[in-house]
Amino acid sequence: MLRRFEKFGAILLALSLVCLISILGGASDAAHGDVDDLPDCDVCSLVGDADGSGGIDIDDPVYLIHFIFRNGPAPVCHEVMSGDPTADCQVDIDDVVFLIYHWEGVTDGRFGPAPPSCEEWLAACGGE
Ligand SMILES: [Ca+2]
Ligand SMILES: [Ca+2]
Repeated sequence: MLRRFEKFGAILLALSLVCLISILGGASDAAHGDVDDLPDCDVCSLVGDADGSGGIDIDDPVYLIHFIFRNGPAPVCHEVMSGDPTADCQVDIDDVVFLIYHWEGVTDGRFGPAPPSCEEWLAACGGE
């Protein structure tokens, strides 16, 4: 029971951080990305792995917050796909929230779905 409250507290803290950064940065509607240069799924296959670590964890939404609101470096493997788990072909705050819920769901299965595969992302964003 305590562990559940700790997880809920972590999510609230992360979302509060996102809101605070949005307010301070004045860029809550920020969206980034150019899908003209589509990724090669043999090289760049993990949608949502913004920091290029090879997996998805809490570092990825934090990386995206820096990218979106603080002009931090772009998602590592592909600027849009690697930071666009919502598959709407742009990187914005919705992707941060998606990754937080997904990451939390990995540990207890209660929250959001997994990001799409590279092939699914390409189908949604103009690839073949
Ligand atoms: Ca990662
Ligand atoms: Ca998105």
